Amino acid sequence: MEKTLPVEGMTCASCSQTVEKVISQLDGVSEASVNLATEKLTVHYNEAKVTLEDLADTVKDAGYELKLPR
Ligand code: 9UX
Repeated sequence: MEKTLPVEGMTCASCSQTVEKVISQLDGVSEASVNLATEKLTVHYNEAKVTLEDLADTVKDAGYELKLPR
C-alpha cells in the first residue's frame, strides 16, 4: 500500500529528515519520503504490519502531526 498524507509542523529540511527517519524505521514500512515544499509524506507500507494510526503516533512522538483521512 502506498499513501501520500499531509504532515504539519515541519519548517526545515532537518524536520523532514527526522520524519523520514522515524517512519522508515517502523517494521512494515519499506519506503518513506517527505516533500518539505508540499508538506507531504509518501509512505510504502504493509497494512498487515503497520496501520496509519501507528504512523500518526510515530510522527506525533517526533513532534509533528500526520493528518489522516477521515
Ligand atoms: Mo530545527 Mo526543523 O529545530 O524544526 S529541525 S526547524
